[in-house]
Amino acid sequence: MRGTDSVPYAARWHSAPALLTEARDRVDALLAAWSERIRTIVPGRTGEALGYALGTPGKRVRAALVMASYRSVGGASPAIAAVAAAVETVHAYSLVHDDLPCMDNDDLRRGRLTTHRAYDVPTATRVGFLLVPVAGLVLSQAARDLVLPPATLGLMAQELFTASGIEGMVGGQWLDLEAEGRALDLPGLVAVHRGKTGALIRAACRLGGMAAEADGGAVEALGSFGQEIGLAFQIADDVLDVTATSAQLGKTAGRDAALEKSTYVSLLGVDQARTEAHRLAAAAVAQLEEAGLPTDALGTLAHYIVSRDS
Ligand code: GRG
Repeated sequence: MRGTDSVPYAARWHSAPALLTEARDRVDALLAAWSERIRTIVPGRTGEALGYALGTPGKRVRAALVMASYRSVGGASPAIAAVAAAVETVHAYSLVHDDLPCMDNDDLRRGRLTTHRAYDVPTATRVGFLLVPVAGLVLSQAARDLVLPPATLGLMAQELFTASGIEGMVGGQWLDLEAEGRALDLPGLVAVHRGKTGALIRAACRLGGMAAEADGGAVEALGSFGQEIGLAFQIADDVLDVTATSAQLGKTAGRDAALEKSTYVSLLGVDQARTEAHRLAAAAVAQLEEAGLPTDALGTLAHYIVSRDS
């Protein structure tokens, strides 16, 4: 175990809002500092738009998962927030590109205009691409702050960018775009959801374990937890798309139906989709129990993920 905090984190945070608020405060501060630094290099409107994209107020669920996973295996350094910031940087890029006219073509994100609507499409496209290497820089600074060996940083970079790439987020999004306007069966939909949303969430959990230099079994268990909860997250998102308002979501509600996307709701209906999300959350927590890992904070987040209203 590495770390400098004298009070164990696990004893301090018990509720989802507390876990999310702590993650948000720490990650937002780090991303604001990175944003300032990058804006001295990236001139004008693109630099400004990058600050806009990185500064939008997300729920920081992935960040909270990194931090809770890290603590669940004994990690105790506050510097873990920098690993969480790296994951949130990848997530921020994916949202900017997801909203572009060539993808989901949306106007609203996190309660504000999407980056291409606040600026323009070429600027938002550049911002998304610029954020990918920034995520690598944030991660490598995190490894230095955590005093991790270079080999661990190498494995963590592999984890983050494999999950972000063709075997994960990009691959899932690609399948998702190709499937617009035609009906997927359940296995097809699971592949989309596990890729576009689940892969980064699974990586967030594994990265927390890797940053604490946990043994392979614990990292695997965190990955299994992340895999189940990652799918559950997207099912909850499918449900919210039909049950919540745009004001609640901070993004346009009803977008899946407008784009004729297959979702858990279109395949199973709202009630069965909700039931499946809760089943997966319980299965996720069971993975931790089986491995003898604590379930307090991660269990709290799992419950939040499937019962949230935004
Ligand atoms: C080149 C094909 C290709 C893809 C590029 C754009 C992209 C990669 C992937 C899109 C991935 C994506 C945006 C998936 C949806 C994930 C999701 C449910 C996002 C919403 O997450 P929340 O609710 O958002 O955590 P906040 O705003 O709270 O952070």
